[in-house]
Formats: sequence, structure tokens, C-alpha cells
Amino acid sequence: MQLSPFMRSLGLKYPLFQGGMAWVADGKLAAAVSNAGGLGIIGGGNAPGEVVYNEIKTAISLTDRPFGVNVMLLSPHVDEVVEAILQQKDNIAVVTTGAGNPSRYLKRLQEANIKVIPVVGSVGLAKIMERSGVDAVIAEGMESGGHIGKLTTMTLVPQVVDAIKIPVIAAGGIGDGRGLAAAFMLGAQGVQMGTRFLVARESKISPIYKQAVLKAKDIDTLVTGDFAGHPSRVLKNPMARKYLQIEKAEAAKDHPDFNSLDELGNGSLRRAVETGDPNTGAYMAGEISGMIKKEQTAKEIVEEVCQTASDLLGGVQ
Ligand code: TUI
Repeated sequence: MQLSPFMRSLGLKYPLFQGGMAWVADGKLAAAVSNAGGLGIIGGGNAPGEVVYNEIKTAISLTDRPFGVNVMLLSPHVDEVVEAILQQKDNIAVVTTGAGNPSRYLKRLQEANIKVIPVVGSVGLAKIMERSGVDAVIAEGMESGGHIGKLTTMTLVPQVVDAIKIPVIAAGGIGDGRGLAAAFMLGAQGVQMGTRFLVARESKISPIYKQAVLKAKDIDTLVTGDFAGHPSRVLKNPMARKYLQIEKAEAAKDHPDFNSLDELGNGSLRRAVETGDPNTGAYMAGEISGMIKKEQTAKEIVEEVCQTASDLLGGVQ
């Protein structure tokens, strides 16, 4: 498969990033993806710096290939997580960021020879990020699991590609080689996939959560948190329905109070990953869940996606 100079500069065999999913993407999963030739990414999420430090150490022990770390900018531990990254800077190729603007960390990360690649959900934010000097952006559509923006991947990616000069990686609703091929057609230099790797054999999520992804149909996700301004895509389960019901009831009031929902939502992703409890756990997953039918190793996933895309693009590149 032909790689762009940027993807080659990262030392990758395939232009495929594994989403840095909070509580899910640990050092073991990231190393497995990197060993397969993609870019494994450890999810910092809301975890303390020490936890992220240890996951980075695990990845270093399992792979000699480049890997990355995702910094979730809403985390209360974000400063510690950046420190944990800088302490092991020689082994980290990429920092991706989510849920905010990484500009205050940019200089120190880039001086450490780390490429900084924020997730954006709009053209406006992509332009701001380019101006601040980031190395590339991930344009993520609302088909994704977890915290999402408003536009679809099909509309967002080409508009971002037209608006900026730095490389664009597409994310959201991409789960197989057809998606990778389509992303190239939209002008992206590669893709990021999260949901497909949720069910990787190396993914540590509870078997109950994993089975829910494997059984999901196309219409089995919903978006919670929209009224309070932090939309998040999850699989339908009792927890998601309860959350949405309370949220709708509050939104209908003259003076909505969404604070009571925080108690329900706090820690809900971690509970899903660790216990799989459908009554208290938020099964974050993308709309592509309906297409994912079997558990495979990270290597099988990476190779299948890239081989299919390569076959489809045979006459094009
Ligand atoms: O970050 C994600 N997806 C996530 S993060 C997450 S864990 C979480 N925990 C507690 C609260 C919220 C989330 C689960 N899923 N995707 C990347 C992403 N980033 N999607 C949208 C954005 C985004 C939103 C606003 C990026 C930048 C942004 O900028 C606002 C600003 O500061 O200008």
C-alpha cells in the first residue's frame, strides 16, 4: 500500500491508527496494533499520570515499532499525563488529543520530537489547529463512539482537506477496507479506527461489552449528553436509556439541572470496560458496530482492512 510522506515519516507500514480509547486502549492493545504495522495508541482518558506512565512502559516492553498516546484534554490529570509522556519521550512517536485544544502542550511535545495530532470535528477548529502549528489533524465524524461533534465523516473530511495544508486522517464510521479506500478518495492520508479494535482479541474490555458490540445492529447506538452539551455515542442498554430519559425530562424544564446526571455518568465507561454491567456501564461504540461480527487479533484486523483497501484501490494508486 502506497503511504504518504507524512505516514512514512511516522515509520508505519500501514496508514491505520487505532483510536486511543479511554480505559480500553492499554499498552498491550497499542503494542499489538503497532507490531502489525499500524499506529497503536494508548488512551490516557481520565486516568492518573502514573497509570498512563505504566501503560507506556508496557508498550515499550512489547514493541519496537512506533506508537502513540491519546491525551483527553478534559481529564483532571492532563498535566500529569503530559509529564508521563515527556518522561518517556524517546519511545513515543505521536500524541493525539481529544475533547479540546492542545496548544498549551504543543511546544514541549514537539521539542521532544513527538508529532501532535488533535482530533477536530469542524473546519473552524482544523484551521485554528493548523495555525497553532500541529503536525496533522484527525477529522472525526459523529459516527464515532464516545464524545462526538456534529458533522458526518463524509461531509467533514473533504471540507477539512480543502481548508488546510497539513495532513488529514479520517475517523468515524470506518471499520473495514472499504472505509479506508473511501477515506483516501475524500483526500485523507489515512484513517483512525476505534470500534473495530474494541473487539480485538487483545482488547481487555469485559466480555459482556464485547458481545454487545458483536451483536449490535446498525441502529443500536444512541447519543446521550446532547442537551448538556457533551454528546456521546453509546450502544443502547438500560444505562443509556435511563440516562436519556432523565436528560430529556430535565431539558423539558424551565430551569434544567443536568448536575444530577453527572453522578450517573461519572465512571460509566470504566464500569462498562471493567464489569460490563449494562445497568451502570456506558458501552461507548460507533455506528459501525453493526458491521463487526467477529473477534480477531489486532494483526488480522490491520492486515484485512489494508489488504481490502489495497485491492479496491488497485487501479487507482
Ligand atoms: O475525545 C473523543 N472521544 C472520547 S473522549 C472520551 S472520555 C470522556 N470522559 C469524560 C468526558 C468526556 C469524554 C470518550 N470518547 N473524540 C475526539 C473528539 N474531540 N471528538 C470531539 C472532539 C473535540 C471537541 C471539542 C475536539 C476539540 C474540541 O474543541 C473545543 C475547544 O476547546 O475549542
